[in-house]
Amino acid sequence: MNPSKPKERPGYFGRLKRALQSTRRELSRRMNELLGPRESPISPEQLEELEYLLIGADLGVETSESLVAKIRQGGRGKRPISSGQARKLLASELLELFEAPGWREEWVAKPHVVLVVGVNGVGKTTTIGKLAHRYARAGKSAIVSASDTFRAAAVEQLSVWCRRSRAELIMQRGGTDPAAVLHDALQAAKARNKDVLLADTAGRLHTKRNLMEEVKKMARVAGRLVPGAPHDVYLVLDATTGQNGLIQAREFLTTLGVTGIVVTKLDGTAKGGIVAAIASQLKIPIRFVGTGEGLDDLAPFDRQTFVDSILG
Ligand SMILES: Nc1nc2c(ncn2[C@@H]2O[C@H](COP(=O)(O)OP(=O)(O)OP(=O)(O)O)[C@@H](O)[C@H]2O)c(=O)[nH]1
Ligand SMILES: [Mg+2]
Repeated sequence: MNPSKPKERPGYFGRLKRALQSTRRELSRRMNELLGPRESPISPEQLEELEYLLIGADLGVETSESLVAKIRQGGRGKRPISSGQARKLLASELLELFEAPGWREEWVAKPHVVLVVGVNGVGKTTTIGKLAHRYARAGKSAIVSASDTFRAAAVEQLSVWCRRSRAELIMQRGGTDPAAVLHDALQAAKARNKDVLLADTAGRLHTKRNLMEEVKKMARVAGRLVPGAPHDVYLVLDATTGQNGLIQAREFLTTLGVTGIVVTKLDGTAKGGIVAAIASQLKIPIRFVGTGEGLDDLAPFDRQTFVDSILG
């Protein structure tokens, strides 16, 4: 089973590109100002400025430092390095921050169980709606577990998404135990031979340890009912929260077996460099990016498109 293979709409990479438009505008304007025409020689001071420029685009201090260090090394022997060379080196080093492509959403179990986690308001529920839609388009049947039992409105929000993407929603009115809702959803998915189960979770703060325990409990419940589950744990990070998102992410990474990252709201920031900071610092592959609030606004992440889009 391979839900991503059938027909990746060409528009998807275009969406990623469009979502990065303001980042590109900001970054290329500043780079042009700083580096000048392609033939012009670059001074060590300009390279230092470039580092600040990258930090300003939210690539993070560490990542920006190491990128510029690589440009410096790459230019050794042919001093002074030209603006064009510096740009080329930056693009190739940036590309290296991401894992090489090759990932496909290979599903071996039925249902393939996905937990979607992340702090408050990052876009978990929205991402679930978009994923359900993506799988429906690929001819896969989806079931959604409304396991965010903290927020009353979460069920309503999910049912709207599920109606739009024709996914079945499992909920418990007045339920308090997320793992119990998931348990029901897993049984329903098995009984109805569904391809994929998407479990929403509550927005949780990394300081509230009991909430993290709850997601762990959900994972255990899933594993008892479906061998190998959860097969994927997607951590959702909001691009507009910048470096703070990275700090929040670490708690999830150490507590749960996160298999992939979804970066949302890329359309709402001129600091899309955060995607590179996430990739290089967390070392967890970025699977999808959110490019808007609509059903179709989820693009599979593609590193080449990303690099071309922000530097092009
Ligand atoms: N522009 C834009 N908005 C998004 C994107 N993803 C989510 N949003 C918006 O972000 C807001 C929060 O999204 P939710 O899906 O409710 O977030 P959540 O993580 O489920 O929130 P809690 O359940 O409260 O923790 C909503 O207004 C969404 O429309 C995106 O990719 N782009
Ligand atoms: Mg939610």
